[in-house]
Order: sequence, then C-alpha cells, then structure tokens
Amino acid sequence: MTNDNRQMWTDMGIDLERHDALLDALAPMFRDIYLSQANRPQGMGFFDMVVGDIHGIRVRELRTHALDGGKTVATYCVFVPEEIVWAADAIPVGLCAGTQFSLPFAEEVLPRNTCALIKSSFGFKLGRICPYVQSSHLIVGETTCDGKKKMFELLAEHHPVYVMEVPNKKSLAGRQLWLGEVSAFRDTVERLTGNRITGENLASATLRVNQRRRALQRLYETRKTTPVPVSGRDALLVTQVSFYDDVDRCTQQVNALCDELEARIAAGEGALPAEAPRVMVSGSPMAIPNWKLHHVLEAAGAAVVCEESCTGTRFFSELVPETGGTVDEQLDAIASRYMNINCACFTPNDARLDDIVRLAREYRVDGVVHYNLQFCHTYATEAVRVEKRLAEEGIPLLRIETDYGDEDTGQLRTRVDAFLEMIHR
Ligand code: BJ8
Repeated sequence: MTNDNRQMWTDMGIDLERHDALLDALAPMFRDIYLSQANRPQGMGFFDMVVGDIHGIRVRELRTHALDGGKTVATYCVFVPEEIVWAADAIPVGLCAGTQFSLPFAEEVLPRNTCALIKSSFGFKLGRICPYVQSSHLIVGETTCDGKKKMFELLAEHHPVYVMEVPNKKSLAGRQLWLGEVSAFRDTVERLTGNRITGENLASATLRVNQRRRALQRLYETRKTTPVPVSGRDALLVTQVSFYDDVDRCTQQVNALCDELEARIAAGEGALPAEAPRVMVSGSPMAIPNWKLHHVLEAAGAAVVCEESCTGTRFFSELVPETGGTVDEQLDAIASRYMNINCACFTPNDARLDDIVRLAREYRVDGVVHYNLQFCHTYATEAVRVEKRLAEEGIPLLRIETDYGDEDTGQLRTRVDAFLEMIHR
C-alpha cells in the first residue's frame, strides 16, 4: 500500500481507519480461500493482482479519467446496459456489495432484515470505505426488488443516483416500458458526460462488451470438461473482476487464461480431481468478496463447474446483435438483449427454470445448489419452483439460504457434506 494511494483515498473522502480495517480483513481471507489452492492456472496471476491491489491501480485509472473530464457510472445490476456508458466515453463499474464489513453502517438506517447485498451496498457509502463509490459521478439503480428500490431513495440523499425501471413482466407492454427506460438512460448518460451517443460509438462499444462476453463464454466452455481445468472459486473471481476492470484488458486476460486452460484440457490436467462431484450453483449473485459458498463446496471436495446467476451465465451468455444501424435501432437491440435476463424479479420466470435444467445437463452436473441471500424473497420463493422442476427432471438439489457472516459456516459444511455424499457417483 503506497503513500500515494493513501493520499488519493484521503482526497476522495475515504475514512482511512475503516478502510485499513477493511483491507486488513480482506487480505487473509483472500490468502486462505484463493492463494492456498493447489494447481492453479498461471493466468489467475492477473486476477490475483487486481484483487490484491483492489483499491489501487483501477481506482487511479478512474481518477485519471476524471481529471481528463471523463465520468464513472456505478451500477449494482446486470440490467444496466454498459454499452451505453462506454459509448459516451464514460466508464461503468459494477460495485462490490459482497462484504459483511460494511453492514453495520447500513444497519444504523436500514431494517436489519434486509438482504446483505442491499445493506452492503448502502453501508459502503455511509461508511465512506469504497473508493469506487467515491469515484463515481452517478450511481445507477433499478427497481428489480423492493429493498433495492427503497434503498436507492435513501442513497440519493448522499450521492447522485438515477433509477431505471425494470418491468415485472416480459410482456409487450413490459418490453415497451423497458425500451423507453433504455432510451432515457441514453439521454441521462449524454447529459452527464456531455458526449453524444452515435451509431458509430454505440456499435463500437457493443463490439467491445461482446468480446468480453465471448471470452467469458469461452472460459465457461472449458468448465464442461472433466477434470475441470479451473476451480469454481477462480472462475467466480474472473467474473467478479470483469465487473470493474477495463473491458478490453479484461477480455485479453480472460482469453490468455482460456489459452492455458485449453492446453490443460488437451494434456488431461485438472485443477480439481476428476472424481470430484460436479456442482452448479444457481440463484442470487455473489458480489466480491462473497466467496463463502464456493469455498465451503470446494473445501468439501466438490468442483463448482457453473454459476446460473448474475455473477455467472446471466452476465454474459447472450450477446447484443452486432448489426449496427441507427442509434434507435441499436437501442432496440440492446433493450431486447437485456430483457432476456432471467432475474427472479420477473413473473412468471419459467425461462430461468428451463435454463437451470439446460445448464445442468450441458455441464453434466451431479447436483445443483440453489443459493439465496437471506431476506431475498424473490429468489427464496422462486426456489420452490426450481425445486419442483429439478425433482421432475431427476436432478438433485440442495437449497441454501445464507448471508455474508461466518456464523452458519459449520452448519453449511454439514449440509454440503451430506449432499455431496448423496450425489457422489
Ligand atoms: S438481474 S439478480 S443483479 S436484481 S439478492 S438485492 S433481488 S433482495 S441482486 Fe440482482 Fe439485477 Fe436481478 Fe441479477 Fe434484491 Fe434479492 Fe437482495 Fe438481489
């Protein structure tokens, strides 16, 4: 940690004492969960470096960008179309909201029985401990769930916030509403940056974001192999980093990692034993540094081979068509692509059930672990339908409801051990 960084954080209004405590808590956790893994691909070195210097290099890049007149737009949800942000020469950053550390600040204001992701997001601002929040010129929220929707009203008392309305139904009316929201977001980003979004810069931004999606698709493709060439923890880390790293650099690094993983596959080399039960995790997103469930699963001997979540397949499996055309035509294509995300905020959400079954087959999993954050009613209630559908398909399921704390880790281990014992071939 350099003095330059400390000065930068001070200039941004960071509470240094709390911030030191956060980084001090993160370092041993990362060492235990990540650096202790055997047989890791060398290509993970880049992602380790980014996390090891989580509030250094990337924050400095955002700051340099701001000093040159550029803007940073922070988001919490994969519904916010990042192509529009890149097209206006602004930088989108998916905010971390995965730590227990920021919860006490939020709990001074929010009801305790609010999901940890919402409390963690709000706590980062209230506690003044996140340089990404402090760097952002605008936080873009959405109406995907009631807790977030109301939290954004409170957050707006402390930071510029813009909220996109996500419809509840994928009907024609819902799609029209969403297209209007995507257009209004374009206007907002143009106003914020003072830059016009044109057919050319939007097409180019779409291409860049799609390239990163393709790289992540390629990474996930390698995970279909037995033995799996990369651990679930590492794959999750790659996706988490891709929410805030530069889009082109990230694409390049994910592709370099994939070159190595494909060579491993050709050599029959795995990161985890071939006999490890193959597990897919499905449900709520896992924002950095939420590695709890993956760690418990893999420490118990499983191989996590896929995440059906917004820090997994929902983030990158569909591309925006690269057809170019007028801005309006491209906004229409963007709106359609994003409307296909199977978030539990939609009713009905049958496409997600189909997706879980399809992915379970494609990744040849022995079982699915449905993960939902405590107090997230949409995912918890949808889990009832997931359970029914997987039972019909003969796919074993374990339902986990947890938060960011460590108190239930022992209990989780016991349940995971019993599940793995049951599904072991
Ligand atoms: S598109 S999953 S990223 S909303 S876990 S805050 S829903 S109470 S995160 Fe999400 Fe966008 Fe949907 Fe994906 Fe609310 Fe539930 Fe908390 Fe949640």
